[in-house]
Amino acid sequence: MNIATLPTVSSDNLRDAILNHLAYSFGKTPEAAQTEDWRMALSFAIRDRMVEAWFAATRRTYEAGAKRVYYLSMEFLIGRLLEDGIVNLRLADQARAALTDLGLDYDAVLADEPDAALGNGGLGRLAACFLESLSTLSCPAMGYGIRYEHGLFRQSFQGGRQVESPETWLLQRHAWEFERPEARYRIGFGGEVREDRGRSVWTPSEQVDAEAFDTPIAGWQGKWVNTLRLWSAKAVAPFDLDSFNRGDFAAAAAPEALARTISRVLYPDDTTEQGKELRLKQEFFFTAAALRDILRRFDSEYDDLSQLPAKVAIQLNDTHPAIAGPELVRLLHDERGLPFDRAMEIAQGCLNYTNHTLLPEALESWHEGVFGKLLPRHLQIVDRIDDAHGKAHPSRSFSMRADSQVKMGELSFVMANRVNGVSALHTGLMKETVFAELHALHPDKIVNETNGVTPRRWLLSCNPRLSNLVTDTIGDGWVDDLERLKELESHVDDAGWRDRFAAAKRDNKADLSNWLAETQGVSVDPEAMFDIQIKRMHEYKRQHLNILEAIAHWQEIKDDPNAGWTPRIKIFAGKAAPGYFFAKDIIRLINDVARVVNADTATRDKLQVAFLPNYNVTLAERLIPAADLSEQISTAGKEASGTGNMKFALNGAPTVGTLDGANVEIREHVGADNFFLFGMTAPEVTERRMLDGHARAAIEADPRLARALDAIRDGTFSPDDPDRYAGIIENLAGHDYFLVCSDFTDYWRAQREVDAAYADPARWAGMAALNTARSGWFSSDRTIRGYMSDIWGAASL
Ligand code: H53
Repeated sequence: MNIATLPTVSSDNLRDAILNHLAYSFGKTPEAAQTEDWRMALSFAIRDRMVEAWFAATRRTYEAGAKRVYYLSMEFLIGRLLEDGIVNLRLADQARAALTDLGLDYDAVLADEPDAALGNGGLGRLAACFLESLSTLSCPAMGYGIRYEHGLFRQSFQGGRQVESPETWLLQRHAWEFERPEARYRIGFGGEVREDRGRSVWTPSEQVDAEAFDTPIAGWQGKWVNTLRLWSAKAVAPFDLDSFNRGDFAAAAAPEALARTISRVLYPDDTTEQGKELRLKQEFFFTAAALRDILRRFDSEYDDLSQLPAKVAIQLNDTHPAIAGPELVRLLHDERGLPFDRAMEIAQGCLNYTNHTLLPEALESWHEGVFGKLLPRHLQIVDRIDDAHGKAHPSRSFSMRADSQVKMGELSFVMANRVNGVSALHTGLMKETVFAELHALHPDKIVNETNGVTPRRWLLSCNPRLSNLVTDTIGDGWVDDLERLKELESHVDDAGWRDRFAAAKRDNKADLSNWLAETQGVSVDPEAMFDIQIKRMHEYKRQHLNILEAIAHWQEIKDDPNAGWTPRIKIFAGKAAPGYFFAKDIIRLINDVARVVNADTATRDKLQVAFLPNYNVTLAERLIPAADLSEQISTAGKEASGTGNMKFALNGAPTVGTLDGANVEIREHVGADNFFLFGMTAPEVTERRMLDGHARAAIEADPRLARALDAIRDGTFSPDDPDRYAGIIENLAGHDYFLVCSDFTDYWRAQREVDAAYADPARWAGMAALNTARSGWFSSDRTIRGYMSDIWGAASL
């Protein structure tokens, strides 16, 4: 089939296909079918329509002898896939009609799908947006990761405290994966290395199999479909019969136990380096399987390994797959017999590395004891790489092996052809700080690729009201050419058009407030400003700055309730890593403040606070279209990029934010008048930190801040336990590393400017509309084009 001419599908065709799957794939009659059965039947009917294009994409790639891109990532935060598939195949109307015809509630069927939370936050969601854009751009590509049995934990609150429970997406059926029992590789750990006639031979002491599960990822219009290949760990043998026969049942089950632990759970923390052996096992497990798979595919087409860099581009998403460097060298040198230097050169020609953080505590490094025990041959190879690099640059004393550690960032840098940061500011800081030394040696290696988000999920599908208005106004070319949103600008001064823009937002807010009332027991006035901060809980993201301002705001409203306050609801959502106690205290504080403030009859029509449990992709899709204000308030220099910030701007929510990460570029694009800037810049942050007593000085200088802190300290929000937040108070009034106190006064000022702007509906609608109209550059299609030309040398087919 020609990929450009996909068959048209009527709602009748689709209904018949659904009924067919219901009967023949699931053995159910319509009368007996539950929501889940209908959801599965619909998913299969949609998936069927991806398969031809999927085959065709593979054929085209082989025929063209094209370079392939491989995106290696520990995390793919894909969320639900059914609506994504329906929207990209342009079958939304037909699917709704077919289900309605069958007497079903379309939205309820879609909502039945589990949210696949195979990631923590921004890095994992970025990988998911990238896969979709790669398909939209018909770039031959494959994502490689781990098929976790349990994704990110489920969050609930007990007495305001975060409680974690396991997430069980795989216990519900889902329709997207194809198991590939034939794509199976044996992965070893531990053991020893011996020399045999000049060659190093690694004999692992433990082994598991990696088995592939493939999920098709369709791009816009379904013309091109790439694969997300996730590895599941399987025991090399069902059990050890010898041990069993000896009566040692625990030992007999050991192979199974090892396999199950490796792909069982996603590590729930992305901001501290774990140093745990299991994490390193997971990293090697999926990376080694991916490389074997890549080489097998290459071998099926070519017989000259020197061609590898021309045909294969491998992207390391952070250092988690950094072991790809030494492993690829091992495969080429130990197993294929290439000279070491040549193996290293070829590997360097294929590999690239994206850095996503400058936080020192998040930069992976492994003690050589742990590393060498698990990967003895790789430790030798790392040392040889380090030596070779040192010899090539004798003027410098750089090493990736200081303090008995293997530094994965440095290893990735050396083994990469290109290294990229994820926003202009972050890339600049990479050059000046963590990679300053290596940047001096390799001045052309670091490039910037500012993050982006897929407009299909983050506007077209999550915000039908706004996307219908956009399409009515400028046609639907924006969906895969997002810069065309600029054409909206000429309508922003038209009061009638602006009213339609504002009406879409108001209706989205009304939907959200109904949902909040029905499911969360929170009752809010849709006319109030919806001020939203949703992201992982972290001190550098400063949810505590936001709640401190809310407390001060509440106190001031109480002082003078009739001062013409702009009504606001502050909405928070986000998970804290289970072991990050300070972040968990912030969650509890926000919940405590919400309880007290929302109960205050004197103020509650002016200010409310809500913390929504279990933030995930699905909740983001619900909240972002209804947001008036986007909170992006991290300490400057700490947020590498952010991508939530882009989703809000695209959906017409102006930002209150610092000059951090991609906020800087968002402000440049939407215009300084449409962005509420506050706070210190990154250099000012560095300088202020060196000033002794900066927190105390800031508190003394701002009575509002002092009063808000006093209220926390005296137990206003925790009357049963006034000392509950002593730790937070001590931190803020003490060293306040993230400069919450120092930025408070300016944040307060910016928030009052927000109030004034919001109180003028025409002005606000204009600002909001310009945010949408000028956010086109933040499409992940633009980002992926950048990777294709600057990093991969890959082409659209
Ligand atoms: O990656 C996002 C950035 C964001 C950054 C985030 C991230 C993780 O989600 C996990 C680990 C890590 O080192 C960084 O914090 O600023 O937008 C995608 O680049």
